[in-house]
Amino acid sequence: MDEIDISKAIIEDFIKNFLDNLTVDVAIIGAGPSGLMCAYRLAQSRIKVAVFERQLRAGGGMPGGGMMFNSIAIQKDILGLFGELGISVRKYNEQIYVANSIETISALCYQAIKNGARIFNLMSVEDVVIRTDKICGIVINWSAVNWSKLHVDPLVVKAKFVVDATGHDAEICRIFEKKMEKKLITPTGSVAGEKSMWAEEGEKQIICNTKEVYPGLFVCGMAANAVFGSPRMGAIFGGMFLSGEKAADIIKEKLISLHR
Ligand code: 48F
Repeated sequence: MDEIDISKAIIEDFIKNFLDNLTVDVAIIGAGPSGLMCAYRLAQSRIKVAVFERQLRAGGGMPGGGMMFNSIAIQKDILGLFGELGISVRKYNEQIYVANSIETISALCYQAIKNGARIFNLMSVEDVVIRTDKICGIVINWSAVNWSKLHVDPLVVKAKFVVDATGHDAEICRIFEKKMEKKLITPTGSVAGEKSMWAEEGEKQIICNTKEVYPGLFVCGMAANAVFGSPRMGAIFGGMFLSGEKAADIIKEKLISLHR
């Protein structure tokens, strides 16, 4: 076995996939539970979707569970989805069920990839691509470049739709707002910032906050609550899954109307 063949196999396989994903239907920023759920549902509908994740591992805030107790709480109404993903759940009381956070994120990752989504880890999204009235892609670089503050110019991925699933910081919406001085489709026209913890309210509002906030740019997961100024909710995760699913549903509709 030649070491050069091992190296070439890795490089060629990666480059092929990377080139193939320079143009996608949907680019999702952030491989947390909401971004992965969105990717899974889109991929199930044969939509070309790629997820870009800054960290070494996918999962966002999920592997850490609540304060590093690696269990998560979920609500009864997403038991069907957990069944579909093959994740074991245990009943805690009438309202709350629990699952292992590692099992949950592993299942979601696996299903997203098996259905055709591509996940690029260790890549940071540092900007969006803009045309007169629409966002139409993302600007990417190796996370290591950003972390080491090297001056290296980025590359671009074109997408019909971009999803900000970056969690509490709503990083992409903030970058866009700051750089372009454009108004987002929110009550204030800007990113309101997340509010203090109120689990029930946060879980309710996240669904309605999941929407297009600028032509071509969607928010889901904690980024949606951050953009619209809704509360955080801690280690209960039902809303993250439902928000990712809703973002996928809206984008599917948009793609259908584009092709009409
Ligand atoms: O934070 P994260 O898990 O977001 P989420 O899907 O889920 C929130 C929950 O984990 C939890 C919660 C539950 O009630 O409140 O916090 O909304 O995942 C966001 C991912 O985005 C990545 C980040 O590393 C994380 O894995 N990310 C953030 N900014 C960028 C990014 C960026 N600019 N480029 C690439 N990835």
